[in-house]
Amino acid sequence: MAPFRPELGESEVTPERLYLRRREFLALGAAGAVGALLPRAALAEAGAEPTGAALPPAKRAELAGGEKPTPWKDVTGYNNFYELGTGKEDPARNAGSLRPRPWTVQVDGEVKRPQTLDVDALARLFPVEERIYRMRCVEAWSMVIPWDGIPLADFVKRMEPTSKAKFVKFTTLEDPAQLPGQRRHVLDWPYVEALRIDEATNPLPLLALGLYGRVLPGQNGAPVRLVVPWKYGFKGAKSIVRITFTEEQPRTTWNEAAPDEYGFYANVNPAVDHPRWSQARERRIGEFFRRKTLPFNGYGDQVAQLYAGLDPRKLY
Ligand SMILES: Nc1nc2c(c(=O)[nH]1)N[C@H]1C(S)=C(S)[C@@H](COP(=O)(O)O)O[C@H]1N2
Ligand SMILES: [Mo]
Repeated sequence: MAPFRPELGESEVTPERLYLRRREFLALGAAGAVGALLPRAALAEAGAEPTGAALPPAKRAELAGGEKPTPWKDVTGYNNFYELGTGKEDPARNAGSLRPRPWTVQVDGEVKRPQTLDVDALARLFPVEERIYRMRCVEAWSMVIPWDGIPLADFVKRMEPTSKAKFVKFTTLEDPAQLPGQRRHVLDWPYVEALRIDEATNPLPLLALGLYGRVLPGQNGAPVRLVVPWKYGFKGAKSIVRITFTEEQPRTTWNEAAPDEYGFYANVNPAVDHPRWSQARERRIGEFFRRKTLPFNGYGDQVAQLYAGLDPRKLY
């Protein structure tokens, strides 16, 4: 297949061209060829330019107040993914062992349509959108990332949760051959995260399939991961193999590992200190001066009402 470069300007993307490009993406995915195929591969190798198969988004939305996205090199070179090592540069170095295609996601629990979906079917079922979100790690650094994915709300509705479904649980792959960090008991594997069903059907969260218009690199959670921009980064489970609808609040990995430090809700809250550091400020990767952290990471207009009546000290 000939290499191609995506033009991501919205005006250029007619439905027909989009369809053709998506087919091209799907074909690449099916062939497992998600490596660099681009003319600028040499530059890409140096880490400065996006690599990976194109994932052309149908719609784009700027949702980070016009802030400049963090460079590709940092978004894909400075990561938390303990299954690929606990150092920030380990995931990029070790991601080669992860095999993101073929890949299926099992959907089960309190849902009328339990099923096992191929990851590429997700991109056929729903239009892929690109949304630029601020992201905030509990460790007090942040990035601005153009994520490509499908709205979680659309996915949840299509699965038809039963009236008993109160939470949605996301489980990461458990396979020490692909995720060698799982050979050590750093956390209780597999990594599990969860949202309340009304959080999961808020319009903001994405099931992300890519970033910067390319399929997700392994270190960012290929082939599919959760993105919840008003919560601390640890809520965004990577390399998801299972989505389960439950009646009870699921046990989640970091909450279980250190309940005093990592709450179930994990809403970005500058007014409440983490037991070991202040959460009032953050360092945007690439900037020298720290900036003020915004309540709900700046997305309060869209989500604060979800927590009316809940003790704000429990919001993290
Ligand atoms: N499976 C899994 N998912 C994970 C993690 C992890 O260690 N394992 N780390 C979390 C944390 S703490 C953060 S800040 C984000 C980082 O996502 P990024 O590397 O794509 O920026 O992934 C989250 N998802
Ligand atoms: Mo994090």
